[in-house]
Amino acid sequence: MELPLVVGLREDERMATKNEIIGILEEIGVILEIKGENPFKTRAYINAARTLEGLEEDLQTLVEEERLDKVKGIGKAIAEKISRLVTEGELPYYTDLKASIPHGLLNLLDIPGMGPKKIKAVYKNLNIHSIEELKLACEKGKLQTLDGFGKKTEEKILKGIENREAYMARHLWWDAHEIAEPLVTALRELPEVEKAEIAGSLRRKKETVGDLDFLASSLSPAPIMEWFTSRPEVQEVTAKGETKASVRLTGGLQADLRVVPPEQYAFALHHFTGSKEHNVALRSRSLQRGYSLSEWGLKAEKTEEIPKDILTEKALFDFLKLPFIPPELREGREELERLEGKKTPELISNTDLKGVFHNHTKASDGKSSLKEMAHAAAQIGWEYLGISDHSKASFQANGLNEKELINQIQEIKDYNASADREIHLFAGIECDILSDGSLDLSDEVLAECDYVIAAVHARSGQKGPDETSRLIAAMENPLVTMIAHPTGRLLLQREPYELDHRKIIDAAAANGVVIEINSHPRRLDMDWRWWRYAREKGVRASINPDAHHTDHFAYTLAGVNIARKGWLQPEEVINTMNLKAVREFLRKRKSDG
Ligand code: DGT
Ligand code: CA
Ligand code: CA
Repeated sequence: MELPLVVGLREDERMATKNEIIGILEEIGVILEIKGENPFKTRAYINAARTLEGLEEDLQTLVEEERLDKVKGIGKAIAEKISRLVTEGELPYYTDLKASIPHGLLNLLDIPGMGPKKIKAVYKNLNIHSIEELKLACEKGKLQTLDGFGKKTEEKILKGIENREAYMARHLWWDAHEIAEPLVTALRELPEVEKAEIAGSLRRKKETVGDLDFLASSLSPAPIMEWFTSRPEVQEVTAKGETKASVRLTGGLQADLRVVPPEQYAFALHHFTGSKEHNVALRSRSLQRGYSLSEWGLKAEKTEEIPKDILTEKALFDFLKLPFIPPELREGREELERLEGKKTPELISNTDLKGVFHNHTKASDGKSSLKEMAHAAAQIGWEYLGISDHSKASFQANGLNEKELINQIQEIKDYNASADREIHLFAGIECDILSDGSLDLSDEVLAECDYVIAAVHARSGQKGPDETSRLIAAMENPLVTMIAHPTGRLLLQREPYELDHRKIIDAAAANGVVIEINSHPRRLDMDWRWWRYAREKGVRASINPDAHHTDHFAYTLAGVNIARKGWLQPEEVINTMNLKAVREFLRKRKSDG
């Protein structure tokens, strides 16, 4: 399924309008249900929304030609409302309806387990209008007294509220990066600034960040503080001192800036890059050597001597007899011990990639055609591109059946043989793993592909085998090249499936299956914390953008960040291989099983 686009990537404008209308119809349905209206009326709006989602014809055209009420699933009254939204962009019926229920009530829909019926029940019986009130009621055990709510439901709702609070406090790395990058660039251009850097979790490339930490070196901080606190994107200045300021930016992200004199810069940069756990470890190493380390500098415990000439982080690590430790590895997971006496590891970088495997086209739920994808990938300089549309079980994503896949494979062969070919295309499929662990398409058809990505898209439910067994069953099929986004998590949105990562990694090692690093900024799955074990077992990664549009190839950057956090080196990532080597790799996997 395609995920909502992240900040900065444009959707087609008319699509957005249609999506907005779908959202409004759904909302009307929900409000009517909360108000206890006739269920048929409620259903009609929900059905109309579903119909619009699956509409093949252009909505604008249907409205202009007054044919909307002829579409099955859309009645006359609703067709009129949709037309009004298309032509005028507003609908008084909807505005009035929305005003007829307490503001904030619809926010309750964001809590897992809270549908229209339950919202109606808490509103009518407990007069609950907001998430805050709902939380309080759960804590006091009031919900379990209502009909249709048990103790379990109450616990689940409370957990959902707590998760949401935690989610809102953090931001995707990608979104934060897009905001921070232009700010640090502008900061560096100020005449008073000698050096400037983004520190904190953003520099460590954590999958989510709490706030932004900027650091600058300068001898005249005042104009820098002034500049920072008066940016147009600053909503509120929460603190402003001579060398420190904190602001809240549009979108809710907080940002701190510190300005330090040049001789402190390396220490401050290291300190504010963190992590806290890494800092604690480095400080203790420093103490063992007789020096106390802080954000201000190094000082000899006994002699009060201050070591000179530490102007870079590298010099600081040198002084402590360590190789330079890249920020991505500074997570307090024994990086000092692991790098003692060694060189800085050569972590993978985005320019090492020679192609990517997990990509969709218009044949399933992608927004770009096969040729557009091929052209964009060639422009990046890649040598190959794998096409892997969804399989038929993902009907909501318009997945391919056997025949459609065979046709696409032929289309790819024709492309590769054609004179205007710009890149080598590999024919693949993102094949659903069904609830019993079997694959959605027959082995006979899968064998026609150059590679197969096996993916879980729906939980197995109570009856089937657990998620771990399903994935392992799929990996035991010799036609499976790699597994996609193993936990199905959506950062800050949906918790991961409960997986036994160790078993999954062991099975990948035993079967020679590659594990994807899904680079969609909301997935970043498999998680970087598991790559240490996977590397020990010799499991290789494929960094895949999960692109549904040519713009999404850019996501590989986020995937590379995660690979770096997992200590991965280029040779451990299959898509750093050149065309010849990777073709051989895929062929061998297919024939050896
Ligand atoms: P975040 O913002 O929650 O995503 O994570 P960070 O790591 O950016 O944390 P933040 O913004 O609170 O602080 C930035 C860095 O400053 C942090 O990574 C390490 C350093 N730091 C902050 N507070 C402490 C502390 O109490 N002890 C030590 N050793 N370092 C700290
Ligand atoms: Ca931070
Ligand atoms: Ca901070």
